[in-house]
Amino acid sequence: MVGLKGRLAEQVPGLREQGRALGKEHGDVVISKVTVAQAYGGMRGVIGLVCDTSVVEPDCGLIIRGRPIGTLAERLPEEIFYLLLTGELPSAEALASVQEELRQRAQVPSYVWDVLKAMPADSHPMTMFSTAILVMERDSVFRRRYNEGMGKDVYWEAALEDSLEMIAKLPGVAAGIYRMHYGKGDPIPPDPKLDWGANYAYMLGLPDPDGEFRNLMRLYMTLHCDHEGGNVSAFTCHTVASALSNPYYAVSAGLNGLAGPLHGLANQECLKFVVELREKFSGVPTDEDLYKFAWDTLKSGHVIPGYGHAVLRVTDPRFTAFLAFGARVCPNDEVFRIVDRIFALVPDILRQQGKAKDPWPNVDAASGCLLYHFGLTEFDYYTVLFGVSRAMGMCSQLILNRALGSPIVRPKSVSTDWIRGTVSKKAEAA
Ligand code: AMX
Repeated sequence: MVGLKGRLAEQVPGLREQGRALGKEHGDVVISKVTVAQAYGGMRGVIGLVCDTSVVEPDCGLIIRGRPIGTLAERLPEEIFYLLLTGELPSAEALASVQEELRQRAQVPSYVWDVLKAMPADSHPMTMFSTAILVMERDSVFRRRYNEGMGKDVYWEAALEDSLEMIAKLPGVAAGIYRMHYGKGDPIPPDPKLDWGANYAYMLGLPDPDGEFRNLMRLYMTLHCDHEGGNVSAFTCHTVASALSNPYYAVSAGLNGLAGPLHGLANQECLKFVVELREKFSGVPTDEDLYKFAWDTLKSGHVIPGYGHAVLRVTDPRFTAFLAFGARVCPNDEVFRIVDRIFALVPDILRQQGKAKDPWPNVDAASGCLLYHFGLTEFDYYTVLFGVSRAMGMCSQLILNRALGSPIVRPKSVSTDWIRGTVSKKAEAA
């Protein structure tokens, strides 16, 4: 079977059997322990989730189904969606089939525009984006079929149906929000001749004489698609969907997490830093000025945005892919040149300072400058772009979890008194 659904239908029985057998034969094997510090510290490092779509390795970065993201930078986002779900890159025929599925479902319902127009003009673009997804929940196949008594073994099929509908429409919804919110005119309908990422660029309506903005959007959508299962948006989506709330509810919830400054908003902070540098030095600063500015930033207790990572200990390969794109397309752009010079100097400075465990750039250090180069200068909007891409990862994880029959998420919480009591009992016993 060539189509995505057909390929998944072939794989699902084996996946289920594998999960069931591991649980049955090795269910008692301890894979993690939890300390008091972790209970108070965001459960950092606690292993308690299974996510097969991707992993993040300290020395290599994002790996999608065994393939380092750097090796996938030339791939279309639709190929990545297929890969996330099935573990395989699609054949030309399978890719055409996914693209056709998305094309047929791309029309945004008119009620979405009615709702967005009725929102206060100063609503944040992420609020508009999440709301648009939530109102489309009225069309959920998962909800309808669940109410009709759908069997557990086909939950994944209904989740796939909703996910395809949603992912197909997200570029149109997101581009319409951009045009509406920043007074750029009416939403532009999709061009059926274009692929998913290129269509997003087209519907934003920014000038693109040589097609490089389309290439950037394809790259952006590919690089931000997934980041294993424990990050705020993925984990939120997983938790909400585990209650059998349908994909619209779950992805909208995940995006509300992505909207936070500690998660998806970091990219706009990075670009702000670079643009401020350009203003202060009326262009590209000399290395000497930049060196001093970076040290002044650190000495005043601030971080260098775009550098450091909770997991990575090398240059983020997604940063490398964006930097290569910029070097090819806009090497003389001032903002890009500043990003390039920061990369040349800041890792050494952070090493000298000796605090950051990872002195290398993360993905956010370079993505904004490229958007800025193409005239997408509205920082508030950047997290929406991130969200369109990340919806592919959230949906893939959700579909696989329904296929595996994952139960409702319900970790145990304890009170501070319980922790106090446990700590003193251990101290007495020692
Ligand atoms: N500049 C200056 N100091 C930094 C730093 C940076 N870029 N990155 C880390 N440090 C400091 C920390 O503030 C911390 O200082 P403290 O001991 O005084 O509190 C110390 O180094 C140790 O931190 P860490 O263990 O290396 O990092 P972390 O896992 O706690 O945090 C991160 C990771 C990304 C939040 C942090 O590196 C940071 O704040 N970077 C700058 C902001 C940024 O780029 N955010 C985007 C992250 C990418 C993403 O997930 N979207």
